[in-house]
Amino acid sequence: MKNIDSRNHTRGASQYVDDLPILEGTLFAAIFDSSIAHGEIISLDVSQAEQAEGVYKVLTSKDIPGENQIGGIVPDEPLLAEKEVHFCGMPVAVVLAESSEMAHAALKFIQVEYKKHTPVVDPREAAAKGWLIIPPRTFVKGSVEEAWACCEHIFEGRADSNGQEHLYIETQGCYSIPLENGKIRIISSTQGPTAVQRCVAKVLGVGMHQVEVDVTRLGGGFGGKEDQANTWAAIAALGTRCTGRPVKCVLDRMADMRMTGKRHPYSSDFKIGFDKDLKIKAFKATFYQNAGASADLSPAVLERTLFHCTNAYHIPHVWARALSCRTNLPPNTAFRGFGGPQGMFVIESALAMAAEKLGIRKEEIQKRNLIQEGDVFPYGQVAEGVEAQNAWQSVENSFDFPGWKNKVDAYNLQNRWKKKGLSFMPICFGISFTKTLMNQARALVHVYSDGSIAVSTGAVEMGQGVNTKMLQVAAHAFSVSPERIRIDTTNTGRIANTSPSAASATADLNGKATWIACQAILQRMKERAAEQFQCSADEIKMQDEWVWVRDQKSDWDWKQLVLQCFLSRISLSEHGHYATPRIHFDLTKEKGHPFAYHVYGTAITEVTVDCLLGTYDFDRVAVVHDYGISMNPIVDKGQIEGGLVQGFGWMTMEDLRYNPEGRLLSNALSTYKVPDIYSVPRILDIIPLETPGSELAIFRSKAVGEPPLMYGIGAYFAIRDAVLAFNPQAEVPFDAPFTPEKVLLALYSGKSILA
Ligand code: LUZ
Ligand code: MOS
Repeated sequence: MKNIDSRNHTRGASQYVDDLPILEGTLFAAIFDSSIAHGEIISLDVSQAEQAEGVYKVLTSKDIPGENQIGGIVPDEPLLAEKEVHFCGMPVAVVLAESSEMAHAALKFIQVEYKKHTPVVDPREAAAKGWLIIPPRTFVKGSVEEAWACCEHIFEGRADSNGQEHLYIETQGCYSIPLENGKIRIISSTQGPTAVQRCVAKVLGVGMHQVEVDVTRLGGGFGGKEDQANTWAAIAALGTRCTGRPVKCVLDRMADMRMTGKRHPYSSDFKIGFDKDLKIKAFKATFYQNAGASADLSPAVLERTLFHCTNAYHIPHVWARALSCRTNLPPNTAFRGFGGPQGMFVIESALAMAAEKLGIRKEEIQKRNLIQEGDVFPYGQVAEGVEAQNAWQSVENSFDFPGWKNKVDAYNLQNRWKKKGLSFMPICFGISFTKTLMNQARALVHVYSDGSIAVSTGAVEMGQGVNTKMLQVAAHAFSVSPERIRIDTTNTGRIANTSPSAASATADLNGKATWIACQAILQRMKERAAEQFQCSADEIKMQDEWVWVRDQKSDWDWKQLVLQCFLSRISLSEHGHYATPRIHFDLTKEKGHPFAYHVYGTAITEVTVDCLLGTYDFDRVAVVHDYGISMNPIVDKGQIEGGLVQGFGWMTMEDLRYNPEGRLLSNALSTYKVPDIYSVPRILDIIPLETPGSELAIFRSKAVGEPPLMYGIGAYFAIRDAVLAFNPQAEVPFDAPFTPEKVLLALYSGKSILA
């Protein structure tokens, strides 16, 4: 089945926040944000701006009727700065005017005087000062200290990975509309409608029932709108509350890049030990997470770094500590993979260092240490399948790796100024929110008397195709044509207390809830049919829009059955609830069974590096991916292609730069390079791993949103392999992204090969 949005998307008919018709009386917001990264506000004067043409009002923290607090996990983030500013881009005041142009023009009349403090932008420096968001977390398995003594080889090093701009095509935005009796309707580009509702209610000092949040779809989220859509919604809602008028707050691209947090940069130390057979005995790591100025989702991201710090490998002794370091950058936030990729980059760096120092291929070490059934993760969960081994073996065999390697070696012998590199990147990603309570969802299904069906869930469509999957679930449950079904907007009035659409878990959680709701309605319908056909309800079956009785097609079709139920006053609506069974986690022990299941796969990446320019091409990527049993192969393949290329971007070209004063330098698409069509591998083969899936996945179709991003890490190590093929003496720090500038420096580093 095709993505149900594809027709509208390609015709420009899909609606986003900025496409909504403007209501009469609407005010437009422009945000005045801090120009310094750290300091005190000595004075703030908005009176001149309030006199500017078209300006209706300028909001400051004094206008907030409820709490000036938007922190979700830790209450450490004011909506509008009061006495201090903590990052460049921190909202200080909001101009509300009759047009967006007038609002932005008035920003220059706002006068603010700061007393500057020295900003901290480096996480290790923050840690040394004791600026931590939460106490450090440590995962321990076995005893690394005892294990070192038995190791044949030990390597120590450091690995750094930088942040990443989400660059959703649709920037952050919200439209807030006053309803009667103080109620407000919020139309937001958010992954978390309930997070927006809760945040707005808190800032306005009203009950959550006074706030309705409605989401049609997002032009991309990637984690950037899991928590950080709240700010703009709260600003718009505050405007509506203070003026009684609709308020639209949509960020332009540069404002969005400047004011919002990104993927967390990490700086990490590692130590790894092997026995004489190159089995990993012990792994120790300390992760310094650059959290930015307030917690946002950093503590949860930090936790996922620890969960994934051994990637797809079995390691008997592990000690991993993670520190969430407070710096004067915009609060960093969720980004596809949620700290997992940052953890995986470190173990992959450790394995690369070992291979390079021992003079063997990295894949020999990787392959030897893959997780097997029954192995225990550092957090206590037991590995349930053999997918890690099978995916590796399958990609090696299907793409004749030995032959491929020979061709690459031959190429490198024949070419002096161009070198090819190869890498294997296995992945293992846990599916579930690591916070157990978030693994719940609801769906509301209405069957109308004409036989049409409306489905509402907590799932937010952001281009990932979740609405298509929800529609498939309902169509399959009732065995009716997809044309009968409409997936409604995500609305807090229809579905309450939603978890954000995140953690790759949206289709599983909301799909199961939809299935449960449909089954309840279907059961009542079958009972009605059983009455008619003088049989028991379990002898009734819906098939291709017809009622079947004891495997015989009856003379009732779907529409007739629905009508008869309605005439008999039988409820044709149901609210389904699903909570993932079996998962748990004990924070005091850092052990448990946090994930419903894991997703595995392996990618082989081939690159060619131009050794005069430092530039590179992605020649080919071959992936064997564990889809389980895909319920929508086209949608899922799209997720793999997109995730992989996004991962390539993070690891190779997306060069996020702040200066030492904490100002974002790469603040537009002219200075921040993201993958384009030329960055897509020339050949990209994706084949499914044959597996039975997981019963905790919807229709055994495993979660696919985040895992493929981590195949992108393979690009870094393939480039590294090519650099070392050119210059075996090269001294290359583990420092992603591997931009062409860094590649060029690496090519001619170490003992000069030009001498
Ligand atoms: N969001 C969250 C996530 O709140 N918890 C998670 O575990 C998670 N994992 C991945 C992406 N977003
Ligand atoms: Mo996400 S990083 O699943 O919002």
